[in-house]
Amino acid sequence: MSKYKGKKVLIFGFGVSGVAVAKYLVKLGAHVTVTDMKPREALLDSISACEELKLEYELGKHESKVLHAVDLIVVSPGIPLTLKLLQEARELNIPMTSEIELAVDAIEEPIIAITGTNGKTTTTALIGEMFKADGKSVFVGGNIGRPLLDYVREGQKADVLVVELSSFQLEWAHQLIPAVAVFTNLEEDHLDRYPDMAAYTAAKKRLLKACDRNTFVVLNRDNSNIARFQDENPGKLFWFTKVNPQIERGDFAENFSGAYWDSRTKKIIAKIGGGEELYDLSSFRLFGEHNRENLLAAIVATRIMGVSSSAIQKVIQSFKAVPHRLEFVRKKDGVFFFNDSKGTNVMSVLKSLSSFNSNPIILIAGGKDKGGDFSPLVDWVKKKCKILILLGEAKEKINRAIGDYAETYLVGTFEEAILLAYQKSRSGDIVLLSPGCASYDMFRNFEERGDYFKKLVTQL
Ligand code: UMA
Repeated sequence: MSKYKGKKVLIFGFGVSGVAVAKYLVKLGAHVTVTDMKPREALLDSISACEELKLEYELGKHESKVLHAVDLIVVSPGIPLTLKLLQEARELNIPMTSEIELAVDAIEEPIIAITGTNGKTTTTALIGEMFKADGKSVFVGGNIGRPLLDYVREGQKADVLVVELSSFQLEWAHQLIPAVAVFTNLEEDHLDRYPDMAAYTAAKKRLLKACDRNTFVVLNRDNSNIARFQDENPGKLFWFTKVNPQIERGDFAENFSGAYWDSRTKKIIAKIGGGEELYDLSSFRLFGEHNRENLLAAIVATRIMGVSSSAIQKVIQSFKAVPHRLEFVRKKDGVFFFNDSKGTNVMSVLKSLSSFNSNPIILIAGGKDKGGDFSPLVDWVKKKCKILILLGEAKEKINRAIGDYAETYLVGTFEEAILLAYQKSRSGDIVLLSPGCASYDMFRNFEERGDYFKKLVTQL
């Protein structure tokens, strides 16, 4: 019998994750109440997805009375642990868990876990495709948008699970032991949730702590915040780097296990379990150096799990950009439009700007500020941007940091931003939506923002 049968469960947050939890626990016989800060009218999608479940609702507020006689609380990733009501629940000793913990508790298949500030969605998608190309059945989910718990509830049986995990989800990853843990990079992000970079790093490090001695740990050698993780690595260490290890020489070069970009031959060279393998990137369609990094990480993660090099090479040739990640939308009057709505922090904007060669860029940025410092963009704005169009809650802050380094406009609406970008563009320019901010001041999520951008651009 299910351990949740007859239990009174309270779910905090009724977004994608909350819906997955409600469906799962009702199926297992729990009595479920959902509380969400948003009013009913703003949650109609979630409510209709669960209309047959007989849930109870406390919407528009979080009030202490919902804690009465609760056996278990399940917290959505977007809800900070500092929430007053969660503190009260802790004082009442009510057990708390998360969607990821519920899922991991029921999963026995190998999990390839991917985290990092940027690149994790593309890396996750690449890894998923590589396993598929090798003939494996794969579930790809987690922070990428498909709840891990859906896999369990639907009774799927995949050979391997490829799971993107955010720092928010990792705060609750106590039972996870991944077969492979991939760390793409670590930059400043989510400083509206975490008091400082150390707290954000600690959340990311939870994935490292989750590893055991059999876990393959894949680290980015070129990101100093991540490279440092080697000192605390409990598993089997593999690297990826954009620099030939021979340049560094010494122990690192001699004992190198992993993959690197060889700028001389313009190939990726993998050294995993003896011997060298070459991967040809001439038909790799993703823009930018950062995508080469994502590819390096994916090659290491899949090759150590026995995926054939021919399957990997096939994916290198066929893989198309993940939606909302430097996604090419259209060329209109010689102007190239790119949707990078998933660029929700400063470093991801920087990487996107650095992906383009010499075409002048009209950058559309702004949204809900996440506490980031925009000044690292100064040099790139000087070098690459002809115009900045700023909008959303963060527009004044971004303007103060970078507005002096290109012709800058502050606009009131998203529509205005796109139209102005188009009017100011000349043939050969690039119009890039890369907000460097969350979307919640104007949209439900970054997907909605990116889809709306694509719609407006298509209508131009
Ligand atoms: N809410 C409250 N009280 C609060 C705060 C929020 O009730 O104090 C409610 C909101 O009103 C909203 C609900 O919580 O209705 C949203 O919950 P959520 O923010 O956890 O979002 P979900 O829709 O459940 O989606 C979550 C992840 N979102 C976040 O971590 C913010 C999704 O990642 C993930 O795809 C999904 O679970 C499935 O696993 C998105 C994301 O933006 C892509 N992630 C961040 C990132 O990548 O930077 C971490």
